[in-house]
Amino acid sequence: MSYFPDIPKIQYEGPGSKNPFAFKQYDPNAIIEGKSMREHFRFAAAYWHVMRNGLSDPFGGPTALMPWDDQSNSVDNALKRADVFFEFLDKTGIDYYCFHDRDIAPELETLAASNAALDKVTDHLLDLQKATGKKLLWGTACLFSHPRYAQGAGTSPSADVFAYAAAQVKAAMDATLKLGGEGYTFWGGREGYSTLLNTDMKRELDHLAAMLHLAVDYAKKIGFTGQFYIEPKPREPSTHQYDSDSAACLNFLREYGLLDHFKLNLETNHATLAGHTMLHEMTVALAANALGSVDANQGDELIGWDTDQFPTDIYLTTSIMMKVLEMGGFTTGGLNFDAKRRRESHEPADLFHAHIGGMDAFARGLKIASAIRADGRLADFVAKRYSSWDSGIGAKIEAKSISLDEIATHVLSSPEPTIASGRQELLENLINEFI
Ligand code: XUL
Ligand code: CO
Repeated sequence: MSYFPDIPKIQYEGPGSKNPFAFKQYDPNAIIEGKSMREHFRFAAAYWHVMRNGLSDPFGGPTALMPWDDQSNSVDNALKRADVFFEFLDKTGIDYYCFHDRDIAPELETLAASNAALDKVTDHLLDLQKATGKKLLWGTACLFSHPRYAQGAGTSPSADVFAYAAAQVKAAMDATLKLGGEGYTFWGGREGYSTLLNTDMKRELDHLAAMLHLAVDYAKKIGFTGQFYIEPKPREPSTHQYDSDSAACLNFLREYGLLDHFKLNLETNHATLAGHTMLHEMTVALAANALGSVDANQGDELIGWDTDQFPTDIYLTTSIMMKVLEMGGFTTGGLNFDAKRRRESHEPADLFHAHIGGMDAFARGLKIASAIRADGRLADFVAKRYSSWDSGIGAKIEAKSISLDEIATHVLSSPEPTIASGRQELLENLINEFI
């Protein structure tokens, strides 16, 4: 039984191909810097977008055609969706996936019933994984859709809601462990505030940290050795989310003794909403050795919300792959397409066009990033720009082997410092040589 009977298995045909159902750039087995493209990217599909996103927007309902979905909240419907999803993974050649508990299985009348449904669906997902070799990049709990979470989950003013969320995290972690998940993500869409008038910020932050510590302790108890991530986003749906950007997340993790247990899962459109580039967010995370995984998408400069578009901008994918290569590659993380089609792209075929485009855009980005590295001029420029720190007064300051008064004495007997051009335009031209 095929749910996408008209879609072939997507193959690499090269840049000359005019076949819309072929990769022009992404050749899974091509070796770049000693590793296959497939291993570089560790592409993942997001269950919530591929299977559950009807493409509604604030002004209109769903448009997506999902002929396999009977729209019921039944376990049978959920089991069928899993089959459809695995056919999608097979045809696109995407090796990993990510989910929220409530994407894969229905939320029912009681937590016990929801847990039982989750168990049934994860049994089936495990069978599908075993049959196909597909893997779970990370799991998470949806702690933002149900009305009980309208005022937060880990930061809810209600201890009972916090406890419910914790119980849901436990079940989602159990599911992630069962499926061999390589990570577990916390994204706190409602872990913030709508107004400070009714908010005890300090108490909410303490509670959020308590939730993360509970998860870390529980992971030890059940033998979950995957990587924990938090995913920054400044707002939407909350007015202000506490995990607003890389720097805020790192500060929070440090303050609450969590930095050894968490890395960041960075998403391009969240970076944009925070007023940063993705390159900035990745650079901040990498400097703290906390760059874990990427939710790959892009925003729209003209729309002020999280449009979650598929990444097609080659400058963007190049800059992301420059950072990933600089890091030495993903370990537990990967590139998860946390992206949805436009509301107008409502046919099942559009799911394929969207992912093919994203994978090809990243393949080009990887090739370009690797060529820029092999060329070496950019790295040489940066190294030279800071070369005054390699010897003399700079080396002494870096080694902390000189005092303030010794520095002052040195300056009194030295000529006025000169500073070389930053050459921004030259470097931008250099990047364009490769794009
Ligand atoms: C929302 C978002 C989430 C997280 C997982 O903006 O990115 O889908 O990735 O909860
Ligand atoms: Co995301």
